This record gives sequence, structure tokens and C-alpha cells, in this order.
Amino acid sequence: DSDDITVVENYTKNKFAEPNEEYFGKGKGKNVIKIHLESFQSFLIDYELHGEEVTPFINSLVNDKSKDFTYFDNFFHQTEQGKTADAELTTDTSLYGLPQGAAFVTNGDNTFQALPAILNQQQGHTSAVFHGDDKSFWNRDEVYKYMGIDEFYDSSYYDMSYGNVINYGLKDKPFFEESMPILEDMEEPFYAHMMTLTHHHPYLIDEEDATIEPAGTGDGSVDRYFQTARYLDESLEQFFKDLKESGLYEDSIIMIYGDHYGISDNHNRAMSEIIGEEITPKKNADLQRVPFIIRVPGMEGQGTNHEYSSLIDVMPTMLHLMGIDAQDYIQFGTDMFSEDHKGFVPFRSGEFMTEDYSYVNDTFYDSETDEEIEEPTEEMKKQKEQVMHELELSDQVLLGDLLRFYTPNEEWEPVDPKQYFYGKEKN
Ligand code: GP9
Ligand code: MN
Repeated sequence: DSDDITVVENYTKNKFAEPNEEYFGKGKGKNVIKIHLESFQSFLIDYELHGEEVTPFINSLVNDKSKDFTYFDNFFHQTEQGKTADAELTTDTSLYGLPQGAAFVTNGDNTFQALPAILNQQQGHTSAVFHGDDKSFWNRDEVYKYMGIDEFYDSSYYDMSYGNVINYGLKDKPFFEESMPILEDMEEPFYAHMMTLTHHHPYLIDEEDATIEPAGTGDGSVDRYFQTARYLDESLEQFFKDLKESGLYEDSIIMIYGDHYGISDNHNRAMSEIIGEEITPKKNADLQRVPFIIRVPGMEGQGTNHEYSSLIDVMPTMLHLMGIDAQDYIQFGTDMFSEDHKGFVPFRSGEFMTEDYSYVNDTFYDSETDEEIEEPTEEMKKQKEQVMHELELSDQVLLGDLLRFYTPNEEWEPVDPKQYFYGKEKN
């Protein structure tokens, strides 16, 4: 009930990290283009296969000498069974996915105080999600209404004819191409979420789309993983070109993230060949890094930022860049540009990572040496308790639909899902 949300509110307000003045409001009033890199793990960055870069375009953003971009190389996903849907939930609400099932499905009709709705109410952003799959997948066509997303361009808006489709749906190249005119027609400022799909297990690719040879581990998914990653990289390069040509590039914050791992621990044998190391439980935790890359027009980037951070930190970071105080909202993450950013990264299992130590497989490890820590300090044990507590509080918010009882500030207006219509519902 409303007492429970007070406990949560006290916790999140206590965790809150003050914005960094250098960055606060630097993206105010700009469009936000949020690009979802399906199943993209950070080990791909600068990885060379057969003497070639696998993702030369994304590498060029990460290694950008002009310092337009900031790349977080210790950024982790925290998804569970909800996979993509968990990543969407967490980046737009700063809540964790549930320990079982997908909150999008089980709690899709909750009250949310999500980023698209806040940006709309505070700075007039219109919002849309673009994704070349059926709209009902992950219950998206319901939950988006509760998150205040104005338009949902699902597969019914795209040319889904034979050569354009593989695996789950639309190929990434036609996806970005056909999205461009819709994006150009959106009322500005906008919040647009572009969700790619081709680089998805089991990483199927048509011969004419494969521009790098598969790896040679003998594990088909792992071997093809590099080919679909290359295809995604090429599709993104084309999208950037189109954004520049349309002029949207200079008016838009571009934020790129990987949603979750692509190679599960069922593929440890092949993965150990790929990275040339045994995949221990600690190594597996290290491999849960996904990229987070951001460019704010007119703001100097930091090159590579090594802060330990994760999907829960995206929303508070975005709010502060837009010049909106994140403190009013219930959020478990903290601004990644803040001096006071909280650099512990809980996984959904209760395991966690920090710059100095991690807790994985019931064991504490030293982050620098990867050695087991036989006698964990009080601080480490406390950190472990805090992680458990934080996950529990987040679960209470979702399972108890507690945001019903929370009013962030005087300006906040609850989202009315009945005012949103997607696709055929419009007529
Ligand atoms: C389906 C796509 C894939 O629309 O988002 O979801 P995933 O299997 O990664 O959760
Ligand atoms: Mn996914």
C-alpha cells in the first residue's frame, strides 16, 4: 500500500546522485534517438576475426578521436527471462525486470512513470517505438500505452516481403531505411526508440547479407554471431548517414545500448576459443557487459568512461542531460555522469559487480586480479545485503503496482492508456 511506496521512496532518494553541472541540461529540448542493438555484447568491440574488425562502424564511434561520443566500457545488462522486454522496461523506468517471467507480460498494465511520458510532460516530446516484429510480441502493444508511448511502428508498417525478412522479423537494413521517412515526419522534439532484430539467436543470415566469414568453433550460433553483428554494424552506419543527410543528426541525442548477452553459458566451450580464456563463473559475469554509447550535440564527449554502470542508470542519466531533476521519480539507478554515481551493478540473481570486487557464484572476487577473496570485508557483506534489498524493493514496486500511490511532483499527470491507439486501432 502507500506505506510500502514510502519505504521505496526513502531508499531511492537516499541513493540519488546529484547531477554533474557540466552536463546537466546539455540536451534540453533535443530529440532523443535510442538505438537498441539486439544481443550485442561488448566483447565484439574492437574484436578481430580472420584479421578483420567485426564491427568497424561501432568501433569508430567508440574510438572517436573528435570526442563526440562517450562510451561506457563497464556497462552491464541486468535482464532475466524478459530479455529484450526487460531491457526496455529498465531503460525507460529504472526498475529491474522480475526474477521470473517478463514484467511486460505479467505487469504490463501497472501505473508507470516512464521516460517517454516524463519527457512529453516536461518538454513536449512526442514518442514512438520502431520494431519489425508483430506488435503483440512481449505484450508491447499494451504496455507501451501505460508508458505513454504515442506511436508504435510494428511490422505492419514495413515491407515484410520474403527477401526483407529473416528469423524473428524484418532485417535491420530495410528496418532503418523504411523508418527514416517516418522519423523525419515526427513532430519535434521526439523520443524515438529504434529496435533492431536481425542479430538475434540463432543468428541466421542470408548469404548475400554476410560480409564476413563465420568463426570456426564448430558451434553454429557462435560462429554466425559475428556475421549478424557485422550486418547490424552496416545497417547502423547507413542509418547514421541518413540521419546526417536529413539534418536530424545535429538536433538529436543519440544513445546506443546492447540489450543483453547473445551467447549464453551453454556455449562456453566455443566462447573460450573465441576469447582465448576459460569461461569461469567470474568470466561469464564479465561477459555480461554490453555497450552504452552516447552523443549529445554540442556537448564534448569523454571518449571512454570506465564507470561501473548498467541499464538501470539510463533513465536518470537521460533526465539530467535533458535538464530534468531525476530526484522526484522512483528510480533505482543513478546518473552515470554524476560525481556521486553509485558504481555497484546488481544482476537479477543477486550477484553483483563493482570496480573493486564482485560477488558471483556465492564467492567474492577481486576485480583486478580475479582472485577469490577468502575473507570478505564488512563493506562487501553490506554491499551484498544492499543489492538484495534493492532488488526486493524494485520487485515490490512492480508486483504491488506501487506507483499507483506515488505522485512525483505537482506537474506530474498520470498516463491514461485509453488515449493511445496503435496501427489498426486508429480507425
Ligand atoms: C522480439 C525481439 C526479441 O520482438 O524483441 O526479443 P528477445 O528474444 O531478445 O527477448
Ligand atoms: Mn533481445
